[in-house]
Amino acid sequence: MIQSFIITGFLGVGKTTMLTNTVKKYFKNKKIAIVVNEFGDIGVDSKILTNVHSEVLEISEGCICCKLAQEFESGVSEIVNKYNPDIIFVETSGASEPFPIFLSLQNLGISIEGIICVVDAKNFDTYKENSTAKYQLGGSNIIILNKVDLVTPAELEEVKKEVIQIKEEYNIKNNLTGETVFNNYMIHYAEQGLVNKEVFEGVYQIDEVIGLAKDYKHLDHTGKDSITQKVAYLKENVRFNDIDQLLSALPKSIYRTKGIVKVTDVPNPIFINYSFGDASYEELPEYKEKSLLIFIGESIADDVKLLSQKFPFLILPQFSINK
Ligand SMILES: Nc1nc2c(ncn2[C@@H]2O[C@H](COP(=O)(O)OP(=O)(O)OP(=O)(O)O)[C@@H](O)[C@H]2O)c(=O)[nH]1
Ligand SMILES: [Mg+2]
Repeated sequence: MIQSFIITGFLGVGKTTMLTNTVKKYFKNKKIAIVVNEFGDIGVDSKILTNVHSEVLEISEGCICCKLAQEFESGVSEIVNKYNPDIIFVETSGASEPFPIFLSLQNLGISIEGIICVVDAKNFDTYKENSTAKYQLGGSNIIILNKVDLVTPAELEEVKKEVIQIKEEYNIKNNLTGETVFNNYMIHYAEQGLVNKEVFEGVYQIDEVIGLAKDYKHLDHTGKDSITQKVAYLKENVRFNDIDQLLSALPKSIYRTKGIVKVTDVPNPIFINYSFGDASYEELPEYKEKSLLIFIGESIADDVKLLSQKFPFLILPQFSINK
């Protein structure tokens, strides 16, 4: 039977980092397939993941947990038929809930070994009130407190306490019995998504969830949180420093920015990865398409417009999506 892990967690917490740093390390002799769904209609994670893993399927233009169940299921079936992987890892978008994905995998006869929720230990306070973030914890059975390098031990303990509280409150319940499903969840720590191998080796006892499938109602979590994204293309003559200044000038509402840009003073295109004030960069020699940046946050339309006035090298597509 094909095994699978679902990796969930809010925007920018370190899901892709975990897939690139941990998965290859522990599953060298296994055939791995990755399915990644990103928030918004343009995905960049797959570009990073294909550097490390050979079979990567990107599902974009929506949230797999709400609208794309069918696309997800047919994509996974295709990967299974073509590649016959031993293990499938699914990275959900930061704005998705994991449970509907669990049900889809189950429909396909794939065994779910674990639903891993990655938590950003440094920025948990900033996003913990987001309802999707709460359902992500509630629908998981492995919790990874990531970015431990950015917090003190005392802060980490505080985050852990809050995570446990939310987990208990939002723990998925069996509709028939009222009992919580994931009683045996575990909490691990990680830096750069590096976890102990035992995270992938537990016996997670999630078979009982099967009973839920027919009654489960998907809650509309996207409307409430109003997370939106805006894409900007870049003019040709940008320097690395311009990008740096732009990232330093991002307003609080834009807490996540990703993109791939060519700058005049670095030979290769650069993958920009910004979340909650911290940025990282990686060269991506293979990238041949346009330079673009994706801004993600809450009600950001006006802020992005202001940003494009301040940094005229940003080109915003003329049509405008909802705020
Ligand atoms: N300091 C520090 N930075 C980290 C750690 N893990 C991830 N990051 C950084 O956090 C940012 C986001 O990481 P990603 O792995 O892209 O996050 P993600 O959860 O896949 O993001 P989305 O797919 O957009 O929701 C990147 O800049 C990473 O380099 C960590 O343990 N410590
Ligand atoms: Mg990602």
